[in-house]
Amino acid sequence: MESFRGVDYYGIEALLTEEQRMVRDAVRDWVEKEFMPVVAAHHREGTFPLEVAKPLGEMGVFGATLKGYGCAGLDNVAYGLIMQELERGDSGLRSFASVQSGLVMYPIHAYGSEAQKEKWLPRLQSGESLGCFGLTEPDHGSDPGSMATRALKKGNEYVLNGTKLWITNGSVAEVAVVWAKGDDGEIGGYLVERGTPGFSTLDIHGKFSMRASITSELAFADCKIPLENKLPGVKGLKGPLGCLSQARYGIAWGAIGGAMACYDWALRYAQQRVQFGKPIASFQLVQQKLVWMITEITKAQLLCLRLGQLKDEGKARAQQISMAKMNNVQMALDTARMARDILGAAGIVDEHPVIRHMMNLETVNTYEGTHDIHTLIIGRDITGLDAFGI
Ligand code: TGC
Ligand code: FAD
Repeated sequence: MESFRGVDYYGIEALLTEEQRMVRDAVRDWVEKEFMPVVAAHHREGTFPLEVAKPLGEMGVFGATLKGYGCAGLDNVAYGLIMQELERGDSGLRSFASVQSGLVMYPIHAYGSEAQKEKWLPRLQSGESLGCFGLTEPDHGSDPGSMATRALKKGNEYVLNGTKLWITNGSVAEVAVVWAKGDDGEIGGYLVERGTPGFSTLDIHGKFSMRASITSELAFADCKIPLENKLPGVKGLKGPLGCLSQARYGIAWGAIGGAMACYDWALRYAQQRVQFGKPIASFQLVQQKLVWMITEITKAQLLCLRLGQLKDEGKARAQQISMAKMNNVQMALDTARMARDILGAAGIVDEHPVIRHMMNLETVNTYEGTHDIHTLIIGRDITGLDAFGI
């Protein structure tokens, strides 16, 4: 089919700055020319095209909103549009960029020492080095505050013990931002470099979602790191949760990209596919699905645009970010499922991108806080009552 036409039912284009449009178009063109031709094969093989790291770095994608250290210093709407275009390609591509930006560069930039920033940020920005973020554990997912991983001080070193699971880019990262409890029982962030004795990784196979993305286990067995590898600027669960606010913001935009890809494909398919002597797009029930999709995509775009403005003003609350992540990912998943339905049997093969997006979005619904956890975060905010557990 012809190339992507974009979705802009409410003239949102007119609300964007010249810079925001230029950044979006550059990433859209790159995804179209360089990534789309290879993604289906990587999805089949269960591999990720690591060679995209350098071009993404050159385009200023990594740490795009950060200032200094070679970062682009873009506004939050421009960053969101980048995430949208990457996820229009594949959720795995957006994950690759949002982990590097929001979960690795952000904590080093926000909580790191000057030496840590100078050592890591320029090479993470350029894509020369990759990073990963280790918060989730086998027994502690939605409740990371109960984590079991420990970083105990012994002489002039920290000794790490524990396991992190489901870690994007774990086995290819040169630096892992690992969250662990210290001697005082407080959560801290620690930079663990690949090759450190006692640190090993194992990739997770058999995934039916996020196949074009690397997901790993990180194991720490008496892994010793120097004292200067602790992030000095933060203490407690608000450290990792502050990073999640960055990444969840990017996911809210990214989900729009996944939904746009599915809507656009389903619309064009429905206009061409003839049954009962007519294009299936002429049937009321098919139109109802397409109208639902474009309405929900438009609402999601407006939600993100306003959230981006609030973020630029330093006024975006974590609970507002939760609402955008929760709503937009559910919207994208429902859109993908409807698009799959409109394609009929053709919807189950990877000749069309819809089933790939649909499977990926199951992960996006779960990671960075599940849909239900975000519901409870907003519920607590509006009622003042905690429904998480005991
Ligand atoms: P709670 O009392 O709510 O918070 C503890 C402290 O943190 C502060 N805080 C935040 N700060 C910044 N941003 C946020 N989003 C924040 N949310 C909370 C809060 O103010 C408090 O600060 P202080 O100063 O009072 O100590 O803690 P809780 O234990 O009740 O939290 C529960 C809950 C459910 C909200 C939280 O733990 C949670 O969000 N759970 C979901 C876990 C999660 O999202 N994991 C994601 C792992 S990383 C990942 O999935 C990467 S995917 C990567 C890819 O794209 O490939
Ligand atoms: P659980 O916490 O066991 O939840 C299972 C179910 O119980 C969910 O439906 C949940 O909503 C529900 N539930 C839990 N608690 C409550 C409650 N109080 N009330 C109501 N319902 C509840 N983590 C990282 O740290 N770094 C990464 O880079 C990373 N990448 C990932 C990549 C992939 C492909 C995937 C799949 C996951 C990744 N994760 C990563 C982990 C992800 O953040 C967790 O999977 C997620 O936080 C949920 O944790 P869990 O899987 O242990 O589910």
